Amino acid sequence: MIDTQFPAGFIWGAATASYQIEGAWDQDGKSESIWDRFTHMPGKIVDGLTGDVACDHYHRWQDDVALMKEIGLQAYRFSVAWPRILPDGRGQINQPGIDFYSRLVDGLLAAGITPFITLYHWDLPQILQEEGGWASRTVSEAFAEYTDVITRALGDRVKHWMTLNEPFVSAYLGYELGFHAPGHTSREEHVAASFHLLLAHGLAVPVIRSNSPDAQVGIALNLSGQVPASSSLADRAAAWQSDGLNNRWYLDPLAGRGFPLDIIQLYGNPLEFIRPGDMDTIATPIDFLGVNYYTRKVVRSTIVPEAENAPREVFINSNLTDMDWEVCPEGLYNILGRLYFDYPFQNIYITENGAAYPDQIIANTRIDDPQRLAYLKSHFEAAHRAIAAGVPLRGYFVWSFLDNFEWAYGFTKRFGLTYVDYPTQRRILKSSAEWYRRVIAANAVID
Ligand code: IFM
Repeated sequence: MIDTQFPAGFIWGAATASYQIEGAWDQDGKSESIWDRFTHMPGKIVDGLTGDVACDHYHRWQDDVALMKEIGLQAYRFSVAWPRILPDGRGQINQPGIDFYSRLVDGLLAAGITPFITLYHWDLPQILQEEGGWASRTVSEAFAEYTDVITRALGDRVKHWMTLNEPFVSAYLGYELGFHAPGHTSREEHVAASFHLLLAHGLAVPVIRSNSPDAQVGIALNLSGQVPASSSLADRAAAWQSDGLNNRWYLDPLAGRGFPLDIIQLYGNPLEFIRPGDMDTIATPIDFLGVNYYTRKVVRSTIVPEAENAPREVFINSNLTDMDWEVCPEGLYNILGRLYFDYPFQNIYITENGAAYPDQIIANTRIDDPQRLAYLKSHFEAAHRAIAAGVPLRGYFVWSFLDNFEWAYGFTKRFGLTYVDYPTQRRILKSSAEWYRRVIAANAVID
């Protein structure tokens, strides 16, 4: 039998994000976010739905904390909605917004669950979009102000903070592809946004530290291996470029190496928005790196014609989730190993990992989700192997605690350990959650 005991003190948790679960989109002084604006535009979300109500967690958080306790979660990663705290993006504080998160933190602590807070998981106050959103430097400065307000309020009790979730997705899908809010389609805005997000992160780190003594501060990046489809030079070059766009563009500046030169050249952008000292600000040392991992990407050159390229050697396997993402636990092992060998991060958390499947209620009482269980099991095992190889992995957050609003896919994709019946808001723990409870209790991967 393989020993899959995790180190003592390893933290098992689950994650969510404000817009995906809270609802109450216009209540208690909250202002409109870019996602409120985007989802209210016709044709942007596949099922035409919005996050106006979502999982109604804003009103049901006490029951949700009780469910977390039932699963045995040791930690809960959630995000704060900036427009609840500073409806104008800066300036006037909205006390009811702070009170909501303060009560949630107290409820979690009373339940013995450690809160891990993400400050920005994509719901920018719409009013800041009017001044250019993340393409504008003023928004990075406003983020530092928002960070100050919320960490002053919660920093006495919350000791684990992430500045941003997946800045790549915010910048690329939001400003270049237009799939996410604010729905823009400009390469130039994308590149500027990526920089201002990183700058916002760097400006926020010391603010968190000064308001939350002994806090651990990090950032959550979506990272995945970019694997060449063959060993041809063209495929290897294409994979390296894809790695630069997705991974190195964020990892390298955070590690103090500046933006990767090959990608600067590819963008052909003079990066004139960078001011002296900014890259040092971005490289302010952090306490941990958060890794959001779901799948790998197999990359084929688009430059060399197919007939002239070497035959494909790497194929995606046919085991796909409901997102059509290949199930590839080896990719998690590989990315963790690479971070360990190539980068200086002393502590790593998996801040998101999980899978969407089309769950069905059985006899109106239970949900059997063996595919999700198998997905999680194989990835926990990969994480265990990475730890055995020396990777300083400290904890694991399953995405997600609840089924929720999956951005442009609306409510059509279910990632939760907990099933949500949206019309009634009834919650049902899936069989994967029951299994996860036993994993947490054993601190080991079990059958
Ligand atoms: O639901 C998202 C989450 O908000 C960010 N990371 C990926 C998840 C699944 O797509």
